[in-house]
Amino acid sequence: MRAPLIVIEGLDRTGKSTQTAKLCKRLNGYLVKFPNRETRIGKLLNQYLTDKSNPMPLEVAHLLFSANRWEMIKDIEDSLNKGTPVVMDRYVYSGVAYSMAKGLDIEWCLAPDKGLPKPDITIFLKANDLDSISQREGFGEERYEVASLQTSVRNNFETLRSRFDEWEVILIDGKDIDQVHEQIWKLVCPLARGLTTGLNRF
Ligand code: DGP
Ligand code: NA
Ligand code: NA
Repeated sequence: MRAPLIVIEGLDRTGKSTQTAKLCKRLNGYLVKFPNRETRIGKLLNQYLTDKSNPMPLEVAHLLFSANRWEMIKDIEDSLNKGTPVVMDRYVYSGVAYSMAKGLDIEWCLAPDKGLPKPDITIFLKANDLDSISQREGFGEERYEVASLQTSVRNNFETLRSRFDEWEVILIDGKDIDQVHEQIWKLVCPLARGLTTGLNRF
């Protein structure tokens, strides 16, 4: 038996951090947030995201985000193999959706992540009301937090959703934290006992 790999995706300020923390606690799992700003590559990404006056080529940023996922791969696989569920706050799909929004090609974007473990479930927290997101506290502080870009990112997530079959969508408009959590729990519960199938790969 191995533990499930659970991913929560969504636009900026949709409550991913709150929901992944809550879910992880309930599952007694291992929480992995991407980008992980503490690693060697993560420190570069943090600088890129917070210092808007200091750009880098899109392709370079994309490859660093991917490298940041590869930096964590041993920890993730060890955790799954010893039976501890992994809950992720963003993953490959954020990598693709944000870089596509900046103009990069989908196949090019997916290539460096080829070989990473595929989630057993990806839950997309979807907000139809994008205005309410951009009014949340802190929105606009970082590089990608621009309303027009978020619209494009959301469309790219829809493209990914039709291509990858482990996707589930939860509409968050008008729901409170506990309501969204219970919906997530319903989806995750059947996986919580563990899986007999091996890990799939991108
Ligand atoms: P967060 O720490 O979750 O707020 O993410 C920081 C910002 O970086 C957010 O605007 C989304 C963006 N982002 C997250 N992961 C990736 C990625 O893999 N590639 C790109 N290009 N952007 C990402
Ligand atoms: Na953000
Ligand atoms: Na977050």
